[in-house]
Amino acid sequence: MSAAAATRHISAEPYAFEFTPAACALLVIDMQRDFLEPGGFGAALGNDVTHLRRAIAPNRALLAACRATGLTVLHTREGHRPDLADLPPAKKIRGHGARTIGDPGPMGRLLVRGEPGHAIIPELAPLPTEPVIDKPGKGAFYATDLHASLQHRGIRQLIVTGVTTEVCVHTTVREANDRGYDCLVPSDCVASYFPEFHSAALKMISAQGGIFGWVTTSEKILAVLHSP
Ligand code: C5J
Repeated sequence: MSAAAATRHISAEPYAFEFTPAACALLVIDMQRDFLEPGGFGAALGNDVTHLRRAIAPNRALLAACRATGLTVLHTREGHRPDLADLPPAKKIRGHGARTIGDPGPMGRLLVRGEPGHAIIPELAPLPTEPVIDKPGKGAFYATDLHASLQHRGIRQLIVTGVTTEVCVHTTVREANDRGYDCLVPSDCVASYFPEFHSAALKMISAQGGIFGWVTTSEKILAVLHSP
């Protein structure tokens, strides 16, 4: 199927998603070492990072299929300038942890651009042609050029994956929804440090007739991407 192919239906909650490949992008949120590996920002907050690793294999398969189909792919990274000029003091001190954003750790300064921990995990490394949006907040539209990048490409639909389900994925889906994008979230391609938050966050997206968007699985998306 070429990216210009017409609308297809992907089985989803609360009802089938009308998938238009030429107007749809895969947006992979914050699959960074700082969230998924020991010694990063997520671990510094006291989280068990192993919960997030289950999303890696489904993301790899989806990424490969989207690339093969010619779908637009974008990635995001949460992080701050080395001088921390874009770090609100409230975010710096939140949690009162022993190590906070900008402090040194085993993968360099926590959540700081250019440090090893800020990088996207090697399993999901972006291609040189895939935009990487650096964001200082939880939502990918706040203080970034994501909306302009999508508009320039004629994108109206987003398949949103990544971590964490209830924080950066959810905030981004809400921001996208308010800007007129239809969002489809494959449940196995998003993950949370808290399984109960993951489930609740997915229900919040598809409840009330899809108040924020649609929820499906990568298998259902792949079935459509792979079908002639
Ligand atoms: C968090 C994120 N959880 N990417 N960031 O702080 O969800």
